[in-house]
Amino acid sequence: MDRFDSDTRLCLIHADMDAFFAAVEVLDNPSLAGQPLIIGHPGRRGVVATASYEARKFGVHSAMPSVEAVRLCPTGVWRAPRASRYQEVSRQVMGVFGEFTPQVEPLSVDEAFLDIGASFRLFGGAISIAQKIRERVPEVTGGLTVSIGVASNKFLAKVASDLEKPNGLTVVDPDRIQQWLDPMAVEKIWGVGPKTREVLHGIGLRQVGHIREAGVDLLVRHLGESSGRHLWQLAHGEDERTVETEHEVQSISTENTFTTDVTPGQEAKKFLRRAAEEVSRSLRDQQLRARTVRLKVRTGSFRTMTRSQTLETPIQDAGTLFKVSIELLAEADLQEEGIRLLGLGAGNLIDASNPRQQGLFDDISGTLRDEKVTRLLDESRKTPGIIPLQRGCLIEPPDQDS
Ligand code: TTP
Ligand code: MG
Repeated sequence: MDRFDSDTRLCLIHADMDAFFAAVEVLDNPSLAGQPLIIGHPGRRGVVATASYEARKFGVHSAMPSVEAVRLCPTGVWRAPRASRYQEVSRQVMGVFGEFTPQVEPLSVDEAFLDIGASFRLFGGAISIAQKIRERVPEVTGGLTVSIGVASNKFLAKVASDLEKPNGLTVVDPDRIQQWLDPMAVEKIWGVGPKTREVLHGIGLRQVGHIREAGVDLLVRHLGESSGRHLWQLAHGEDERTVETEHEVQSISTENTFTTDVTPGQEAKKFLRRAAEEVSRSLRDQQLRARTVRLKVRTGSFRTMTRSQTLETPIQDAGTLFKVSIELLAEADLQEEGIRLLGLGAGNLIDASNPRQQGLFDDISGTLRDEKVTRLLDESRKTPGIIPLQRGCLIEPPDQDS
């Protein structure tokens, strides 16, 4: 490891907490230690948020339907997620990362990229920094562990941090990138989800080395121009993306004072739908994504409150903005008062060209589908001579008597 500490090519760290929600539950309730702990709601419609490593031995994993988790692990101990506690710990952890460089890009609640290129003189090389982070995280949180990947770019660091979990440290030798990547299963590539994996398996590509040897044309034919090229580059260990800290534009918002106070019902929803469209359009126009959705509510008696939610994956689409705003509205303490003003804001903005956490190549999530619709709407807005398309849900029904 020592020779790596003087290698200044190793300037990227990806740090990811181990079994995060489950580990926080164990931290707060040590009697859960060693148990097959599952975080989520065990009901018929529930999904698993995460599981302790003990529960993972039964095959339980994030995003699995709870009924399946119960079947696989009947002895599982279930706990409901406690979002605000995880946010609190997340802030502590991000604070530790910030001790070593201001160049921190949080990717979700429990992981971040760190550009440590300018920190070597202060803290020693990449390995020293990684070791210090592994000491500081348990110190500051009270005992949680983190796994770290150290590499010469984001993609390699992200893949590396996952390899020695939990409490692992993996360094990608910059002189042996190809040898390291080639034998890896294709799904280890950041962004290759089940759908892309099937496509790749379908054309006989099971390992990263196969992708590299397949040639870019085959990939473009099966995955499209941009995903095909991107995947081909990653398979060569190349990734030009830089660590992006929070954008200068702090937030984008819109608000409206109603002529007469409204209830949280139809009228408020109608406004939020339009506001979500407007905010989403500004985000798209400025090529930004938001991690945080904020709702401002003022009641008839001028009580003003704000509610906000920080999302795991940064978003841009109106559908998610609307959905979250409705959830936030339900949380507002209206005390039976009418609503005088509503505002919807998107904060914690990042560059939209940043990679998304999951499904980079897949088009399976509702959000991505919504973004496709949104792009079509945008194109219609910009094409002269055609009437701009509108979402069906925004079209006013004709008056009954007209
Ligand atoms: P991850 O870092 O993906 O998972 P993890 O920290 O639980 O486990 P690992 O040691 O493998 O990193 O996600 C961080 C948290 O985000 C996780 O604890 C729970 C939450 N989460 C969900 O709620 N749903 C999901 O589908 C995923 C992937 C994560
Ligand atoms: Mg994690």
